[in-house]
Order: sequence, then structure tokens, then C-alpha cells
Amino acid sequence: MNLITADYVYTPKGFVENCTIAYSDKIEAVDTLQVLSEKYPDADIHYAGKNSVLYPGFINTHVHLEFSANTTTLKYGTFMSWLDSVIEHRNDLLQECDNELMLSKIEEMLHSGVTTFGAISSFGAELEACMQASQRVVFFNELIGSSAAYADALYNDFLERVKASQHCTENDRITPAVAIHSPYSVHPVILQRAVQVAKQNNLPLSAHFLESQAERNWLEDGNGEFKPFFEKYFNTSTPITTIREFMHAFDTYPTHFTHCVQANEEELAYLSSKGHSIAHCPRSNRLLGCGRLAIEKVRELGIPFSVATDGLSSNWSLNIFDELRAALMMHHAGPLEQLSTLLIRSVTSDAANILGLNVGSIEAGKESDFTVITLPNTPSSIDDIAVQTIIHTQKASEVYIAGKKIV
Ligand code: MCF
Ligand code: FE
Repeated sequence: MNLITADYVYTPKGFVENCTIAYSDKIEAVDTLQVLSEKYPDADIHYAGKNSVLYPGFINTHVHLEFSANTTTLKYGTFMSWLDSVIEHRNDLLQECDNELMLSKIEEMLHSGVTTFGAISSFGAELEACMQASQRVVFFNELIGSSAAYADALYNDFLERVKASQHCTENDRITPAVAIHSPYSVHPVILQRAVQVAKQNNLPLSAHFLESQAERNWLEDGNGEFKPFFEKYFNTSTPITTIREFMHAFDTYPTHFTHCVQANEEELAYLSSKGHSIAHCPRSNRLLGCGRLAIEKVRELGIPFSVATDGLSSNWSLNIFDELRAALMMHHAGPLEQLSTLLIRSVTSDAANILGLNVGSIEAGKESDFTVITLPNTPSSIDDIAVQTIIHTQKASEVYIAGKKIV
């Protein structure tokens, strides 16, 4: 048994001072050091240091590791110019992205305290790096393919990748999962089949949805900036689905929808009514000119959401603190403390519930995934710890996964 004490511990009841956790691979008990050292007289005891704050390990639910080679190659500013640049440079970027590079980005996440991430994989190329990672990984096999002619082949390739990720589960840190790329890029017939695969195998399910105004215009009336794009690359000028039809395809299975920046109130209410959740990627949304997620509406409707980095195809780092800071700045209206607390919850317990993992919370029975950060000085009040953590932290001081100290 091990005991770890921090000056502050983030528990389901909020921040608690001078709190100790007894743990092995799972959390055994949360109490004072006095009580727990009497209960476990042989335990190894560790104090995380002055101004330490212990959190459950952070969870980044949405990242594209395959695009890790991008820094200045892709065009930012508007969604369509970005997408055009992805089409142009995709092959080069994928080729430049080897295991070593992906592992270095996985390390970057780890040092920011991320102990679980959701990897969106278009080709399965990052499976090896994910198997070598210290973290838990939800491996989202992405289905993409809008043309009916190629749909079957693309679907079969997707199924093979799903199987490959299921077979590596002797590595119990990898959870196989399904991602639908988007309403504009996945044919409804294979979409339905992929949703069934997720449902029958009880796999987490995710989809990019209503990211840009261009996507909305295209799905609503087959117009706007997507029209010349589809004419040029796919020789078609009609969308394959509608917003409504796409949403309905997920009616019976709670799904993690990424972005939803352009969803209106009615659509958000619909997502809420079906128990769906949102991955919110503020820096990606800003860089691709997509706008701001109405986080206050999302909250009001009780939609669970997670803050996530997206890939380096639309971001400059995979550091979860950089993302939390961006969220704090982007959603500038409303009380700072309340938003900070909500953001911390979004990368811990809410993200864990969304992905269906037994992590994200400091309570007995949960996996022992911890992230310790150290504040530069004593916080003015216990109510400020979430804000101070977000604005002052670049790196975690200690990281534990399944009870093992990794950082
Ligand atoms: O989330 C961002 C922006 N929206 C959509 N797709 C992606 C994002 N980052 C990477 N992608 C990938 C996606 O997985 O880019 C490709 C897909 O493989 C776009 S379609 C040419
Ligand atoms: Fe994405």
C-alpha cells in the first residue's frame, strides 16, 4: 500500500486541504494522513510538497496523432482553406510522422498530466505508438468515405482496423472505439453499419459534427464553400445527408460529438435529450475560423463536455493546460472561478464518464491515475485553486498511472 499526501486534493466534493490517499493500482481510501497511517502501518508514505495540488489524471478525449508532423504547413484562418491544405499536404505530413515523433507528442501530453487520451485514427498508423505509451488510450478507428462507389471498400478497411485494435487488448490500457469522421464525409449506409458495430460491441463512439459554417451551409442546402470542394474532388454537387438524418443515426447510442460550434439551440437540445456529449477544442476552432462553442448553452442544457486539444493539424501543442487556458480566455463572459472549476471537471470526471472509464475521480475503487501540480505560491483561498492551477501550470510535477509513478 502507498500513501500520498498533497496540500490540496481535488475530490468529488471539491478541493480538500491536507488530504491523503491510500492506493495500490486502485484507490483504497481517502482520509487524513493520521487515519490512513494507522490503518496501513506498513504503507510507503509520500508528501507531494508545499503548494501541491493532487488531481485525478487528466483526460484528453480527442487528438489526431497522425498529423503530428504539422507545424507551419497547413493553412489556418478558415475551415475551407485548412481543408484544402490538408488535401494538398496530407500524404507528406503522414509520411513525416513516424513512431518516434508520435511518442514524443504522447510524452508532451503525459508531462502536462494527461493519463488517458482518445486517439482519432484514420489509418491505424498510431496503434503501435499507442501500445508503447504509458497512458490509457481510447483508440478511435475513424470511418471516412462519402462516395457510394468506394463505401464498401472503406468500410471493410475500417472493420479490419477495429479488429486490430480489439486484438491488442491483452494490453488492457487500450480500449477499442469507433469514430465517424463527419456528416459531409461518411456515406449514411456505412455510417449506420459503423454505429451498429459500436453499439453491439459496446465501444465508445465519436463524430466530428457541425464544426464550420461551411459544413452547415452544405448540409442545409447544398451550398456555400463546400460546393466547389465537392465538385472539384468528388465530382458531385449534392450532400449525402442532412443535419437531422445524421443526428438521428446516433439516437440509440450516446456519442461524443466533436466541435458542435455551429449547432443551434434546437440541435444542442436534441443532443442533450439523447444523452450525447461534446468534445470542445477551443484552439482548433479559433485557428480554423469556426467560431466559439456556446458553452453557456451547453451547460444550461446539461450536455457533458470535455476540453480536448484536437491534433497538431489544428493546434500548436498537445499540452492540456494550454487548452484549458485558451478555453478560459475564449469564454470571457461569466464568473472566472465557476468556469475554471467546470473546465477542470471537463478533463477529469466528465471526460471519464464520457469515455466510460473507471478513472477521473479521487474516490475509493477508481484507478490510481494521479496528476500532481505545484502552485508557485500559497493560493489566496481554496476557491481559487482551479483558476490558479489553470493559469500557472505548464507541466505536472508528478504523474501516476495505475498506481505507478511515471513522471
Ligand atoms: O478536428 C479537426 C478538424 N475537423 C476534421 N478533421 C480533422 C481535424 N484534425 C484532423 N482531422 C482529420 C480527420 O481525421 O483530417 C482529415 C480526417 O482524416 C480531414 S478530411 C480530409
Ligand atoms: Fe478532430
